[in-house]
Amino acid sequence: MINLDMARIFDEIADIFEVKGENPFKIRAYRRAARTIETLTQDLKVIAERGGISELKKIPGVGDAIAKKILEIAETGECKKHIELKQEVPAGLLELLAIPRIGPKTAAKVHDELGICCIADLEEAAKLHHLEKLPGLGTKVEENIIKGIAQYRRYKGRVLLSEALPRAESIVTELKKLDSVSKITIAGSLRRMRETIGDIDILVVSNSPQAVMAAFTCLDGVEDIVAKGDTKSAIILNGVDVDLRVVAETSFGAAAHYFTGSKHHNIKIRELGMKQGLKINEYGIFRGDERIGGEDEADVFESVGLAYIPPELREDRGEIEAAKANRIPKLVAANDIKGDLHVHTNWSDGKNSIEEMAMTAISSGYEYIAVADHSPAVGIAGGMTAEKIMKRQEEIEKLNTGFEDDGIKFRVLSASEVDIKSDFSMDFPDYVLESLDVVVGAIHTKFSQDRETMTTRLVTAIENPNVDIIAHPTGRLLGKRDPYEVDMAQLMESAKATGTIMELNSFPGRLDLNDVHCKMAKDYGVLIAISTDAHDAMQMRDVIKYGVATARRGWLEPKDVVNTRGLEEVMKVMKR
Ligand code: DGT
Ligand code: CA
Ligand code: CA
Repeated sequence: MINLDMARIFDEIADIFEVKGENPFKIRAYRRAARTIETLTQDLKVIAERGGISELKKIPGVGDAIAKKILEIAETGECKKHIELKQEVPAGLLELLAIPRIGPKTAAKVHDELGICCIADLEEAAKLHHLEKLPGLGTKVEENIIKGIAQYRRYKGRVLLSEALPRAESIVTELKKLDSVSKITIAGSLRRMRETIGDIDILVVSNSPQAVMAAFTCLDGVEDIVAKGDTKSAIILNGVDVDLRVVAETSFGAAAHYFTGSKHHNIKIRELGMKQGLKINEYGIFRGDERIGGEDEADVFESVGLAYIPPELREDRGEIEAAKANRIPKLVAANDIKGDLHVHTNWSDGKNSIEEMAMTAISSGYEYIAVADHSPAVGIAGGMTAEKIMKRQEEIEKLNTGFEDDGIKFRVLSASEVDIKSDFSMDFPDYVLESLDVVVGAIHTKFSQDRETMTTRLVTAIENPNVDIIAHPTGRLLGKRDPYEVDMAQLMESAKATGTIMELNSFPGRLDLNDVHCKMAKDYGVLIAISTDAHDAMQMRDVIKYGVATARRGWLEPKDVVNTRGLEEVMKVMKR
């Protein structure tokens, strides 16, 4: 039982309460606990065993009732209340709630009236137009349900950051062309750079809202107009939901803050305001009826005596306390990055030659790249043999000599992404590992080993005096493969003890380590390498921003990230 499983149980309890129309405060308490638990870096089971109820209640959002349930789950592996509740509603009914635009009321209605209790039934009923006849539903709702089901199937309701960001940027570019648009910003989870995005939120200031809404709903790629009004419209653009709001100039900062969220961050800020007799909402900052600010976002933080908080930190994970103490970290930025310690070339499964990768890196202002072609075990990825590494070495040396002769401050580092095998051994003998500048260890097989075995497997690699970096340490593929089970605290402890670096893989479908684990690494004093794992030069150039964004969400500063250092400093932290 890991934290994530506990969070799922509490989410499900909240779902069932929603379908049953229970007290909203109760529902919110379970949701809040689930959100807290899933981002907690300590193991709940350990906290429960060590400190019992009183220790659990120190976790924000965990009250008496939830603490008792956590203890029960830690001890027995299940929660009686959860099991009882599950028997009260058909399992498929809960599944319906995952569909965009289906709320608990609609779910309960289609179930009670038509006996629908799974997505397939719902789809069939919608296609046979049985839903439009239900009181309060109608044709439009029925159409939306059909589209919602399609979207759910395609995207499970969320899209990757890398899909949402370019779409949002191009919408912003288009709307900026309108004379009437004087201000525009991306808001929501996208501005916070979450790894997946539910919907894109955009805010504009305009003296002609109708013109903005007309342009917005006619954008290329609009599949559906969900709502169209003067202050708010919503569309589906190439399968992604987009909300657009027009706000008054005087409210722009307050609205930007409110709609950037996160919700939990907002709630805390609003509470701080209330303590000082202020009302803070999306329209502005008010003392009584008097508006005292709201045109700039900075007004919101100033009004409650806080330092400015960058959007990536607004998750109620301690940023408000840090801002109060004036200890907001100076977050790492894209232009701090001086090199890439994990790229592939055509010596294994990459598309470009070493030289091509190097030239692109140089044009990005980098001082080094580590070409980390695969070891033999990863056969499908064209793994190298020891012999091939020697040949590659010749090419690397020739290139490096060339750079030196031309006075270019750049070096290609000889590296390999070496498989950490299921028997805990590395996929190259020591003498090969010793010959490399950088060794990146990674797991590619047998993801299903149990937690203890997986932890030992990784710790063995971390403790290997030839392994410098652990690549994509949890192995997850967003929306496709869950992270393997591993004791992250133990990994961090041994990484700290051995000076091993943890990778933040910038690939948008990986982002591994995630934001929470990056913060954990920082707290342990473990260095992070923001690497791209690029298989061609364009990727190397384009995906680093997603890694940097995740690092910022993980509170990382340049000093926490090894590849913000120049070549010499980097080589000092490699083990040999
Ligand atoms: P998403 O779209 O699921 O990836 O996540 P967000 O954070 O973009 O959420 P969204 O689109 O539902 O709402 C945008 C922002 O609006 C959200 O981050 C905070 C704010 N907001 C929405 N609903 C509430 C609310 O009930 N209370 C407060 N305080 N803020 C809210
Ligand atoms: Ca959103
Ligand atoms: Ca939204």
